[in-house]
Amino acid sequence: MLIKIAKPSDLCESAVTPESTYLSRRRFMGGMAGLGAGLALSGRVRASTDYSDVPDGDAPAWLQEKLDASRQRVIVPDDPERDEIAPFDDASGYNNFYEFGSSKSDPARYAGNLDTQPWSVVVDGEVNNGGRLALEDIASPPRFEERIYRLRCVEAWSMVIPWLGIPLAAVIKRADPTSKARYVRFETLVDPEQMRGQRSSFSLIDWPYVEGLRLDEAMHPLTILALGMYGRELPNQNGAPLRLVVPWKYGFKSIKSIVRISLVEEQPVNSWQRIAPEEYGFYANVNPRVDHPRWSQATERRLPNSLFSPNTIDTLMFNGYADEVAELYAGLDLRKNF
Ligand SMILES: Nc1nc2c(c(=O)[nH]1)N[C@H]1C(S)=C(S)[C@@H](COP(=O)(O)O)O[C@H]1N2
Ligand SMILES: [Mo]
Repeated sequence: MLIKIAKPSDLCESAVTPESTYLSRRRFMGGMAGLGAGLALSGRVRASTDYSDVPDGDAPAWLQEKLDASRQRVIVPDDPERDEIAPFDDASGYNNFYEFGSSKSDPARYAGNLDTQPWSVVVDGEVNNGGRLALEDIASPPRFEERIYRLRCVEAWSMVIPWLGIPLAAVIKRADPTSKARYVRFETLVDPEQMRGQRSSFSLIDWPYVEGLRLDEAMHPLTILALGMYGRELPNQNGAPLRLVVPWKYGFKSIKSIVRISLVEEQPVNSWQRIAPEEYGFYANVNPRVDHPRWSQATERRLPNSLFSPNTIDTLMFNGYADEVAELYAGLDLRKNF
């Protein structure tokens, strides 16, 4: 797996080559300097991706400007042979977002009216510089980065999605964690009027939806807060206006529509762990050798697929990001810490 951040000048040439053409590899230097300090990632550049068939969003001007500017800079951690970007309709039509219902089509059907403007996020807990930040202030780095990542759901399906966002590390650094901060805890909006899944008395989840990361996982350069995908703002069903993306972990870690980010001392209990602790753990690292108690995790259905071409592929350790993240778990028993 390879990552590369291109200087805008690198892409002049690539802008006229087809999407499938990849430029030479170079060492990663710029872009994230100071964020992923010390962690050099190498990678490939993909020619600017063409999203001309993707419907426009309705982003506020400041966000639209950043989304447009960010199209210059493409980071491709995927294997072009294996990892074709999913059609926008699949990525925005087949979703898990229990706040809007538990079937895969519910989020696309019911999330449309979620009011995401204005939006603010509380940053609190073990920080010296916390407070309530407007979305514009959370997204303060001058440009977004495009990251084309595999998303592997614990239910054994997966998609490749091009996100636009900022490293979570940028937000955490600015909050200036105290020496007690060891984990990061995230919460999704609670608003039963807008989120029909929260009105149902059959709901499994004790709202808000909660997720957590160890601080070093949260600071890792692959971990991003996404504000867009496919060159546009996030559709509501994908977690607008701000969602986490942690590509080496099962999809449920990538919490949507975030309203609170807390630096904490104790390991948070995430929503799925609370519901079924023997089935869903805190770490949730993608691991083909550790099965779910009720199904195998050795393979996955790569979407789009069909009855006639199920497109079953082998699941990769850490979802294919082992070179970047395996060292975070040195000495940890991944069978116990699943
Ligand atoms: N708040 C919230 N975040 C959530 C979920 C959810 O139900 N509620 N589902 C998770 C699961 S199980 C997956 S697989 C991914 C799906 O992201 P996508 O719909 O953008 O593909 O979102 C995750 N984030
Ligand atoms: Mo999932």
